[in-house]
Amino acid sequence: MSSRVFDYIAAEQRRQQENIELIASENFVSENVMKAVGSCLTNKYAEGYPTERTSGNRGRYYGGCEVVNELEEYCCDKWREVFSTDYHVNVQPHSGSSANQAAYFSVLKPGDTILSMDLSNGGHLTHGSAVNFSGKIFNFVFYNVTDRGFIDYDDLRTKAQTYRPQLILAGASAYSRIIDFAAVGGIAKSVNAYFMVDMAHIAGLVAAGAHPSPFGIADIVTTTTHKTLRGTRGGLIFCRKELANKIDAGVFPCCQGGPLEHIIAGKAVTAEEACSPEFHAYIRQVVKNTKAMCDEFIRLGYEIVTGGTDNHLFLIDFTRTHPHLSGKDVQDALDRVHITLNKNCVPNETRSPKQTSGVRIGCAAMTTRGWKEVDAVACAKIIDEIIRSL
Ligand code: DSN
Repeated sequence: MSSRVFDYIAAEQRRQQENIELIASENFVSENVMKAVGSCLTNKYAEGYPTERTSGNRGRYYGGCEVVNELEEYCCDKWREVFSTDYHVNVQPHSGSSANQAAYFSVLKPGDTILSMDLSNGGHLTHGSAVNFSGKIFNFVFYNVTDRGFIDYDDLRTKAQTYRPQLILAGASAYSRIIDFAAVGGIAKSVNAYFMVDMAHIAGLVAAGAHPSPFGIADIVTTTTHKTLRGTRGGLIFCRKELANKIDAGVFPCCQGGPLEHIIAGKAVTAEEACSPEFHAYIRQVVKNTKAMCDEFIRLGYEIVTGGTDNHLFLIDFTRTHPHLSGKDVQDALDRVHITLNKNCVPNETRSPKQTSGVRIGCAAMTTRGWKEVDAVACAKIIDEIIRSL
């Protein structure tokens, strides 16, 4: 049967094949992930949890769940293997946003205080933005970054002591440096706050040992599965075993209804792939490519937030070097030559989030396509040429 939708899919496939993809949160999944998420599991309702779970929230509200029960248990086991952890894991969150929402509701009440990193300094929408559910329901206070864009751990400690938050959140969507989970965890402990890590961007690096792990330090760890983990679009929540019942109830029935079992199948395939030596080698190449590209921009005279990168992304700040250019100007000019990235706020941003003074660049997707350092450097030179023509 024909459908207009397949024309759109073919057009998007062409766009993805013909563009250089530098959006730091995107990647290209395997055929097996595609097969799993396009499978008959999409037909199944399965509100609840497999009966064998360690948590108290047992049982499904529908019959016919014997296969999806096994699948979901298998998915949980594989994710524990990916991160070498014995934490409880909930694989049902539909997205990173849903995972964060459920995590907050599991251990907090509306109005409770959360200390996090502001969106404009590299945090995420769900880390307390006023236009997001998080900022509307909870009382967020924010720690600063230094003038060079590094997390200001002294400010974090001072704010923790001043505001006595119920939860401290570490994690970011536009931060290019190692996050010191041990330091933040220590501060959280000193003020008796829950410590939550949203590792969505760096989860692939954590899995491959290219970034320190939050497991064993954080009480709750959330992530998406589609960024550096290179899997299906979706979310996960890990937690210390004693929080398992709260977290499971926070996902279902508090924030979600039926889980997406086809997506859980895709997450299980993603986890199988993330355990492999090939994936670990891939992540090592992502980090090398990103550093090579970032170094080339520095050589060409660009200003990079924090002066470099330790992970899969970096931010170019045009404020001083190209004051006439906004991030949007650069994003639009690169779109015209099939290079895709996103405009991004920079620390102490003076423009609106729709314009911004910077762009964010990530190498996870192009490394999947086979990029080595030489390709990343060549691309930086092309982007520089285009920027110089504006
Ligand atoms: N909006 C995503 C990003 O691009 O970082 C995170 O959810």
